[in-house]
Amino acid sequence: MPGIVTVNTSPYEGQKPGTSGLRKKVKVFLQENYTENFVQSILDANKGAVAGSTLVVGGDGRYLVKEVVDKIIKICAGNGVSRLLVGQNGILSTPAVSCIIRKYKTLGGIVLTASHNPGGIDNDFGIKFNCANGGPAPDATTNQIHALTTQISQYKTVPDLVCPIDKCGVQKFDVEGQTFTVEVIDPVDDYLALMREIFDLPAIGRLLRGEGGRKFNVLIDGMNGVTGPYIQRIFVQELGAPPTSVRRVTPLEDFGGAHPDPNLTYAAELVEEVRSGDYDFGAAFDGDGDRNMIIGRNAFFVTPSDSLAVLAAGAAAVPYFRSRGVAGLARSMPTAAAADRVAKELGLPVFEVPTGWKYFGNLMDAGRLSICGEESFGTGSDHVREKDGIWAALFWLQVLAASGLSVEDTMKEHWRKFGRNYFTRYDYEECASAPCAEMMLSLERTITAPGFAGSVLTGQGKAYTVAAADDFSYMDPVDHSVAMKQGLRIIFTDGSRIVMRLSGTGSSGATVRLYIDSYELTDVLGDAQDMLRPLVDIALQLSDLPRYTGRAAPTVIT
Ligand code: G16
Repeated sequence: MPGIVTVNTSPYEGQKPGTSGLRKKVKVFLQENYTENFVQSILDANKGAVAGSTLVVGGDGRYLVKEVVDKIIKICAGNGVSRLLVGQNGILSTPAVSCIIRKYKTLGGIVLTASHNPGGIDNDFGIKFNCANGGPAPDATTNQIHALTTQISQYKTVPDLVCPIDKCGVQKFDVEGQTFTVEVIDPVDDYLALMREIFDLPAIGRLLRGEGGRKFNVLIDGMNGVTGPYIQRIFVQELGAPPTSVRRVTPLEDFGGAHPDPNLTYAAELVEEVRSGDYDFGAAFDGDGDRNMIIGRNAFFVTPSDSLAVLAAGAAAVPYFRSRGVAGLARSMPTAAAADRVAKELGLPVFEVPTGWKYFGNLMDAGRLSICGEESFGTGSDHVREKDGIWAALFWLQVLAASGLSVEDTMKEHWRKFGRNYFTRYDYEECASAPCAEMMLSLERTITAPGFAGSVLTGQGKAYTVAAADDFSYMDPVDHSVAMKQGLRIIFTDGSRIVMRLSGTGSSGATVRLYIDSYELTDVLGDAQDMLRPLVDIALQLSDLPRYTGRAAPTVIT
């Protein structure tokens, strides 16, 4: 009978969860008791509820997931958790964890992922706690977890407990007279059942199989992340798409060396294949399956901000929204305001929240929000409490199956009706932290100085008048909690915006994000980079970014 052992430990600095969980280099997590401290602190933050509880555990298949699942099983056993639902081989996509937490009404879940960051011994790992609503823990909880990590002196574990996770099935252990159950589950079953409830999958299947005379070829790219088994089951087995419709569907610990971030830079292989091949639709997902990128024939790119707007406008094509209606829309602050125009047309409320999926959860729980998205390739709804890549691709296909249009024509129709929010994001990755912090401080001082509002700024000969500028803060309309300092924004009198913030998901150094959003009612077919150059110029001059970062050009342009 395995026994509980209390291990003495001491705190590590810097175990502060960022935008979405604790993300660090693998080697940081490999330090003695580093992972154990953080897991124990998650359980301690739920004190009172842990004994006798059920938790979900899974991750994106990256390097270290299996080892950390094993540690979590032992620590949960040591802390009186009564049951764990663990994905087979440690595999569960982030939206699937959310789905399973909600379906089986568990206390929450522990998700092992560094999302879109590269994997492997020299790259990134991450641990995130999701609450009973299925969503990432709110700031109050993550702050509490962090506070506990600074004081931790012991953790409890059951070192002799041996629990293989390579086969589905139930394993029961007697831990000092209490039964501890580990149920290893198929990663896809519950998620697929939910997709069957939400969508008319047979209609999407007919489109993908070319029935009804319309030839429609898709290429779905798992980027060797967690979505591989989901893509195989859903697109090939369930919907009947040919096996040649999917690529990189084997989860690999290092993602095959890829940077599993579905954007034009890191998903360039997909973009090239769709551009040069006979494909009507392409989609890629990130390491843990919550992000998505959508492209059409000839690699026509849909910005995430536009994608949210198109899906919101087309929600009636989806049985889930036909039967429940749409209560409201939301986007993160830096996301272009295309969805706001759809909300206005449909008479729906629209919420602007800080960057971070956790900020949508309260609104959804209160029944005020149905569909939301972020410029960072996230789209989702209240079916779970995470963004959901595969769901977004299915949503697009449902809309296209109903309309008979191509991706490009869908987008152009949308712009003709609503006008277009041109959008671009410049990322300057892994810069030195101190100068970036200094740059943000200096920019904040500039834009909040008296007289800045009302001033005229000029880029490439085009003049813009500043209407307002601030460091964005947000009060949650449901629980009235306040999030401060969520990004510097300059809003111009024509509605154009410049936003600058530091990423909260990098694992080392600082990543600067510059976002530009500008609205045109009729000039909707221009090139985004050309249209936005004047505002980019203004942003670079005003922030003095090249000098502070030493970078002449961004790492990624979206
Ligand atoms: C996470 C959050 C998203 C956020 C994104 C980027 O996504 O869940 O809400 O938009 O990070 O955040 P940042 O700009 O701070 O890097 P993921 O896919 O990394 O879990």
